[in-house]
Amino acid sequence: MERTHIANIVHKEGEEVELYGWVHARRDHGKLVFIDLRDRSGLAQAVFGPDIAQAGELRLEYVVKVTGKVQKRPEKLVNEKLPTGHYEVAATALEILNVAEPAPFPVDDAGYEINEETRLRYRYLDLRRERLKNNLVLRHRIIKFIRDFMNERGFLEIETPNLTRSTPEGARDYLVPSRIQPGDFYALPQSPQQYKQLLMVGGIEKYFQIARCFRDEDTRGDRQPEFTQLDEEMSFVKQEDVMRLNEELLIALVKAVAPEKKIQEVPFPHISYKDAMEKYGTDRPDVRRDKNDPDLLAFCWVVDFPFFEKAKDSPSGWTFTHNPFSAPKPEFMGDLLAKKDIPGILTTQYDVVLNGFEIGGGSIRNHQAPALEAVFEIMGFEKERIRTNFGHMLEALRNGAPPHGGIAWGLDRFVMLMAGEPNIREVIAFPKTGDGRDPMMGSPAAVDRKQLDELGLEIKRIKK
Ligand code: AMO
Repeated sequence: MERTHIANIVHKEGEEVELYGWVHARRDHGKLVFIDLRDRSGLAQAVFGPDIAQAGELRLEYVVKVTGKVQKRPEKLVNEKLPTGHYEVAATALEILNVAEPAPFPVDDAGYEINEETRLRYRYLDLRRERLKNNLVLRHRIIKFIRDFMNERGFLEIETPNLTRSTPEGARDYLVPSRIQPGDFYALPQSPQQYKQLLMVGGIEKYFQIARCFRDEDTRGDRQPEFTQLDEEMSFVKQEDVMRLNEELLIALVKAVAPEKKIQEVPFPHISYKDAMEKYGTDRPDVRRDKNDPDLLAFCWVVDFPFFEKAKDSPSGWTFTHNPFSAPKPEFMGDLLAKKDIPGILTTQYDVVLNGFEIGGGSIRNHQAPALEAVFEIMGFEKERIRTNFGHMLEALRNGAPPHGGIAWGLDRFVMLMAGEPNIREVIAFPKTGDGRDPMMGSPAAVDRKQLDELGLEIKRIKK
């Protein structure tokens, strides 16, 4: 006999079925034992008579195979709350496939009250709760929709390396020591920024990736040390083209995966950085007209950011606000090249904000080397530093780089908002704690002396 998924018993009245799953709930009435059996598709009641003595051994979260006949429940015993609640399975055989220790916490509720350290320590149990399963299903559907949409628009999904060289995105890098080049380090990418631009120089024209990014910064509700971007880059486009494409994707996506949600305003309003700061005091304004409505999505674009801001640790006192590779708005290109009126230069940066969360950002890039050089010069970088850190980018730009631009979404943040969750940890299968640990794997962890020797590394104990 073939396995039947639990949700499908509603189509199998009177038939013999074989179900596999976990004991979700158990009611022992002496002669009769009832269980709620759970698999990924849902829950159903199974009834064991006295002929199946082993049913008495069942405990919560045991893994079982139940064979039996699907029958209608008596009218009085119908459970309207369950999609399978009009039916039950009268068991003819039971096989215990595995036992389970008493669980450290219940998995039949939403689980918000449970200590998060404990939830993450037993994440494989935590994932059994319906809420988390639904979040992973939603995340899957969002990514699937994005892939289909991008494919239809002619984008290629291309993987870029995770062992790379430091990219200046404003955060600290995670470093990976090289064994073969002792003393040298790879950096994990803060984003695929440089590679995606190099793909444009490579003639790819339309690229996207569901990309893992790594940033060694303090974790918050909407920040993880590793997180996922929908990363995009395209050639021969203007700011409006990138914005239009992403707006179309967001609108289609919401309609497909969360039709109950209402988008407040289409086309998305554009707000200048200056207006956002003056009116809302933030560059990621929550423009919802009714903040009590959980199904209201208020998107907006924030544009016209200053290119540079003051920074103490920069040699010239200036640093970029978003991305050193961005182009200024066309009317400020002269100022950039002449390195004059620096605070007045506006960038092509566009951020997309949803209900007060920055869910994405991008820009048109400098595709000509002198403009990128000017950015680094304004930041006070010496010629030599520019050459060692960015020589490859400047060289690529000198080799027929097309005009190009792109954007990246914080995919975890978007899924969080679609799922109505309070933080991104709820939509990531295996997130890290606030202080960057994985209590289940016990990472980060010490390594063997031998491993350190091979890498030529010595640990200087740092007092915590
Ligand atoms: P940016 O640094 O703005 O741009 O990142 C893009 C989006 O990624 C999300 N994000 C994060 N999400 C979770 N945890 C984090 N630590 C985290 N950091 C950022 C945000 C943000 O809007 N290369 C450029 C994009 C480009 O210009 O094309 C970049 O990475 O939602």
